[in-house]
Amino acid sequence: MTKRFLVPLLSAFVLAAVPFAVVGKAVAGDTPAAKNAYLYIGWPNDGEVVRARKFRVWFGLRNAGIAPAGVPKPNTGHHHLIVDAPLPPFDEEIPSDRNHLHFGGGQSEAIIELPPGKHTLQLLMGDDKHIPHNPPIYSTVRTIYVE
Ligand SMILES: [Cu+2]
Repeated sequence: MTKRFLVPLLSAFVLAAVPFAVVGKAVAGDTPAAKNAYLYIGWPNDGEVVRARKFRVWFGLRNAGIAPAGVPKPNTGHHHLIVDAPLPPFDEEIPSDRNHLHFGGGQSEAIIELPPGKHTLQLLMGDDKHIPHNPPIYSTVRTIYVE
């Protein structure tokens, strides 16, 4: 077999294998998202200069409800605040650390403390098992400056 023949054969195999890889990997959890669910940060605004290290973040949610973690109720979830991190994978439990804050009690706001400087905030809903919905419900990123 010449090299010239081997290369097209190889690329045909790779192309055929790709769809299986895409279909095989889940991109979200099993819990359906509420229709038209809309998640946003009520405050701080994008570009806000926050004049205290400790401040309140307001969670905004439309067309979906809040339920505490561990309570499987249709069209609900609980808030997660992503601080200075990208969105985590949507098909597994949201990490719990200083960059991924869980509000499993059903809170709609939180007082957080950040060091001075530039930070990003983003909300992500999780189901009763802390896994994002399908499709995932998340807010836009807010960039803020803590003084
Ligand atoms: Cu959670």
